[in-house]
Order: sequence, then structure tokens, then C-alpha cells
Amino acid sequence: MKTPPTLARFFSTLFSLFSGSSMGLTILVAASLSGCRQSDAIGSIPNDTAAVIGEYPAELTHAPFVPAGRDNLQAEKVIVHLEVVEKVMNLADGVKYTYWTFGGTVPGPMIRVQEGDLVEMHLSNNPNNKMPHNIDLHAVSGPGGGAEASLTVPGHTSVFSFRAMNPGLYVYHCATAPVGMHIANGMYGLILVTPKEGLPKVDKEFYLMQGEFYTKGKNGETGMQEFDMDKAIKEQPEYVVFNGSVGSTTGGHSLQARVGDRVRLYVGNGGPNLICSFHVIGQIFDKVYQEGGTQVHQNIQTTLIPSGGAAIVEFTCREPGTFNIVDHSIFRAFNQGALAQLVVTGPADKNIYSGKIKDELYKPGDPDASADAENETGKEMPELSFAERFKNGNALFQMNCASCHQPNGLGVPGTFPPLAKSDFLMGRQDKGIGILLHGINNEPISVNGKNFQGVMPRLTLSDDDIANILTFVRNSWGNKSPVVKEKDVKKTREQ
Ligand SMILES: [Cu+2]
Repeated sequence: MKTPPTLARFFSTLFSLFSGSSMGLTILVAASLSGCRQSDAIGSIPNDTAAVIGEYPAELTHAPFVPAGRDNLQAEKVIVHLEVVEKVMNLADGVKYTYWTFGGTVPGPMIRVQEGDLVEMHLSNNPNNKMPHNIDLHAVSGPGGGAEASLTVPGHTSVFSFRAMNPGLYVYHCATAPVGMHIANGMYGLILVTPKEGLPKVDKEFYLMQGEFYTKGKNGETGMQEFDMDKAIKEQPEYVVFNGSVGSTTGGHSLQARVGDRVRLYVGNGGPNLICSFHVIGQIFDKVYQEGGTQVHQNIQTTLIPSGGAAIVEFTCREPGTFNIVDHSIFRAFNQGALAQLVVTGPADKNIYSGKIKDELYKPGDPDASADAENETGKEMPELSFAERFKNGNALFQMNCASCHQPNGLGVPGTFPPLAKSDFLMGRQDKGIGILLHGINNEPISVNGKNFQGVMPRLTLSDDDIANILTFVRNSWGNKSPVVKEKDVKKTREQ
């Protein structure tokens, strides 16, 4: 952890010397030595949780970052300042939304304290806001999780404190009526209460939080979007996202790790409605602190995170690559935004994952499939009708040929020969197949009495494509001839 104020740190060290002594002495020393702001209330707190030494302002981090833990495992007083800010931000490309936030982001900042810590919450409601707000931390043992004590109108700050009694990963959220709307607008975050003995060291820690958004406009509809209460009640979101917006944690914003890194994800689900089936494609969670508790489950593929719940998952990165992090209710991931990415760099290990070794033809029911595969290309596909070839050929012509020969087939005088009523094209025994197969490389040609000399590149077209293009060209702009078949092209190609 970033070192808390040095004075507090000094006291922490000093007081730890007394940790074996009677609690009464510790409290006495704490009160007299600190002589400062913290210690008044602790006399009334049960002895086993009373030994708070030092105080410091909490390090708050915005997702996907996680506050560092501290080495000192003694209980301390941690002061948390959170400001509620109502602001317009991007929900997706071109989609704007008025978010209600803790700390100006969705999710709100991550708070990290230790079991036994005394947490002093200062909740400020920005004077420019329109709504009252509060905070309900699931880590609180007390009415409303602090909601009642923290109800704050714009331009005010409320303060309350709580003892972090139970280790775990907890959601906090606004609980001001209408509660669902405050949560749906983005008012949620995570507070981690690490166990007294600390958490095992890992190489990388990240913070992800899923939430749904209910907009009047359909998914992808651009412009300013309003909250839609009907969709929220029906639990039919337009967006399901990690960390507040579509693409918050993909591409250039992906999580980063190296091969060999041990990764721990702190994952929350703000809801307000949906349960998350949390999964990282291509990783197995060898440890899951299910529902954010202290019980560890091993070797889990997908873990459920309830609305208003959390999970801690861990894995070791064995292979390089881009790993998609999803809600495995999979339409949410690929159609509504519930997609984040982890990019792992470093050397591949073929013993763990080979990558594709080969791609060969597959003929079900034929034990000799691969031997036969060689001959497979000689087999005729069902021949397309004239109308199908003409239609496909039109599309291919527009893409490949029209910029030179012109959409009307008249070409450009002196430069690109016409195809319309072209004696050069229509008089050819091979129907023009050879030209499409091989191109023209500066050979002089004569078309309808005019001379041309230029280059027509050899295009990478299949036999089927060539049959389509020639069927179209040889039956457009006054040209007329029978359908060109794929087997005609194949024959010419073989000659
Ligand atoms: Cu609120």
C-alpha cells in the first residue's frame, strides 16, 4: 500500500509492540499517544475489535485498478471520502447517458480495508446534483448498511463509521428511493475487507463490475438516452456491461498480464436485476471465493454472481493471447456489451496448448476420408441457374471490374476497352475465361475497330466467381450468350 501518513505509521509500529499486552493498556496508550482525532469512540466497542492503531485516508482506485493492501495486519481507522456526482458520459459509441456515480465513475472507486478496521465514511453530495443520495455498504453490520445514516442532500456531507467485522468482497450501492433507479444509473462499487491474516500475494489484481442499463432507445441508438422505468421493471436491459460502458475494458483498454502471472479478479455485480454467469474464455478459475466470501472453491469454469453480490476469482496465465471475459448468458456478451478482455503476453508453451496443428477435409462416414479428399475437388457441385449466376456476377462485377470498364460496360475510350457489344469478348471461343484467369499484360488488342494496349491484373477469383462474372457480362448491355458454367472455367484452367 502507499504509505499512510507517517505519523500514523510511526504509531502503528510503536503500538504493535503492545499487541500482546492487556487491551486496556493498549487503549490507554492509543488515546494518550495519538492525542489526535481517532480514538474517542473505541472505548465503547467490544474489546476484541477495539485495538485500532493509527488512521489514514483510504486509497481509492477507479476500475479496473485495485488499491494495494497494507503489510500491517493490525486494525486501523480508515477514512473514506466519497463524492456523489451526476454526470453525462458515454454508455457506448455515440450513446450518451446521465450517470449517477460514486466518485465520477461507474463502478464507484474500490475501497480496501482489513477485518477489524474502523471505517469512517464521509459521503458528499455534489452541490450541482439534483437528487439526494446515500450509501448502503454490504460490509456494514447496522441498519440499512449505512443508508439511513448517510442520506445526503446536494451540497451536504454525511459522516458515519462502521467496524469491518467480516472479511469478504462486498458491494456498496445507493439505496435512496427509487432504489432501483439509483442503482440502474450506476451507483454501485466494491469494498474489500481482507481477512486478518491477509490474502495470498498475486502478481496482478483487477476490479470489474457488471451492471445493466435500461435506455428508452434500443441498443445502439445514438444520442442522449433516458432511463426507461418500464424496461427496468420488466428486467429487459438494452445494455449489460462491465465497468460502466460498452468497450470499457476491451481493445486498448484491456487488462494486461504476462505469461506466468497469477491473476486475481475482484468481480462485482451491481445489477440491478440480472445474475451474472461470470466466465473467462480459455481460463479455469483454480480458486473462487464464491459470492465474495472466505470459502475457497477450486477449479471452477463459470461462477454465479448474484445481483448485489461479488466473487473473487484467481488463475495463472499459462498461454499468451487475448482472453474474453464474459457473462456467459452469452447474448449479453456479444450483443449487449458484457465483454471485457485480458491480454496476456509472453512465450507460448506447446505442451499446454498446441494451437491449430492442421486443417483437413472431413467426410462423415468414410473411413478413407483424407485419402479421398484429394479427389474431392474433381467432384461437380450442383450447377447454378442462369438467374443465380447473373445476380452473383453483377455483384462481383461492381466490386472488381466496374471502376475500369464502367458500370454501363462502355469502358473509357483509349484506356479501358468496352465490354458492351465487344467483338473481342463475344467472339472468343473460350468466352473470355482465359482473360479472367490470366489477365492481360500489355498485349495490344483490338475491340470494335479500336486499339488498346494496357494491363488487366489477374484477379484472385474462384472458378465459380469467373463463371458468374462472365454470365453477367456476356448478358448485359446488349450482349447475349448462354450461361458460363463452372466446369467451363475449370476446363480452360486445366488447358
Ligand atoms: Cu443515489
